[in-house]
Amino acid sequence: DFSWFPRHISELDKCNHLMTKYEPDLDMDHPGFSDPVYRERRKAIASIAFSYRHGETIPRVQYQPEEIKTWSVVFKELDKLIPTHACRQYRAVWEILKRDCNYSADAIPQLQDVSNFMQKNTGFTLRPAAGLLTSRDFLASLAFRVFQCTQYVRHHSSPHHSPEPDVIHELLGHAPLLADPQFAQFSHDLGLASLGATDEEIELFATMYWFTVEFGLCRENDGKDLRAWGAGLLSSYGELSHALSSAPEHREFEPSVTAVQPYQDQDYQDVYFVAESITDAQSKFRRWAAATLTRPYEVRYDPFSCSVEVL
Ligand code: H2B
Ligand code: FE
Repeated sequence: DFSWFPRHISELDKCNHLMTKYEPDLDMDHPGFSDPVYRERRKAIASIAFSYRHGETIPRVQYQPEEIKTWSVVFKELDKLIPTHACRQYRAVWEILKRDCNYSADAIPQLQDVSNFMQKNTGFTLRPAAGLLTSRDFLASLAFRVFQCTQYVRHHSSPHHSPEPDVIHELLGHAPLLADPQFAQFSHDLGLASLGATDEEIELFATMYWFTVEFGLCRENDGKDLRAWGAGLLSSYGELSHALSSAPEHREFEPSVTAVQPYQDQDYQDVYFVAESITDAQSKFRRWAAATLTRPYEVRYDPFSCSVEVL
């Protein structure tokens, strides 16, 4: 039913529906499928998300040595690539996170601390999510400047890749740019556009999200350099190098084309979309959404009451 959508930030408590895809209990290809200890640990951490209510402090997780080791491997590899592969905005926040927010190879940052940091910069906050949410629920939260964030760690047998979002993907891929005002605005616009959208429109927005927020590239230095701004790249050292190499195809970001490009989530992408800049992607998206959306009303976010007004 797409006529219902959350009007107040507290109604995000109802937007926690999981996609039944890539869970270690259900997917035989998941690296944790045959590891009952891992599956128990996943369940324990997911239960935090299921019982979380808006306004509460996000409970801290005492991460285990093996989980910290997995984080550490990814952190060190990415820290080497960021100066040459990440976009300017990411690089700037990365330094601040390391200096002021306990980002290091030695410990997995706690969601509440990262949420506080983001909130100071852009108003975005985190709330714990139990796993991969439906596109509708996930996008709706962005309309309230809330990012639904997983808290468990990927299986230790594959530090370089996770078939589903995990805390490493969220904190290394997404969190830095959510503290950037332009990127935050783009995410907020995507969220607002999704409210009350039809299922077909949600598919377009999910594809848009995939090729921008997850796998987007942009140009820097007067177009001479390609850089990554997508979180799927900035949390995967293997795909980050692949994306900027000459192996895949690089196409200009154009919302009407990007929104219908088929994609798969099992392997590195063969196509990436390149925007002039994050700001350029945001303004192109906004124009396209206004021209494409069929809903007979407009929505506006009121930050004082944390609610969406329907006009
Ligand atoms: N759920 C969670 N927990 N994290 C995500 O990054 C995510 C999601 N991405 N659900 C969504 C789907 C994205 O792939 C689009 C909007 O479908
Ligand atoms: Fe993601």
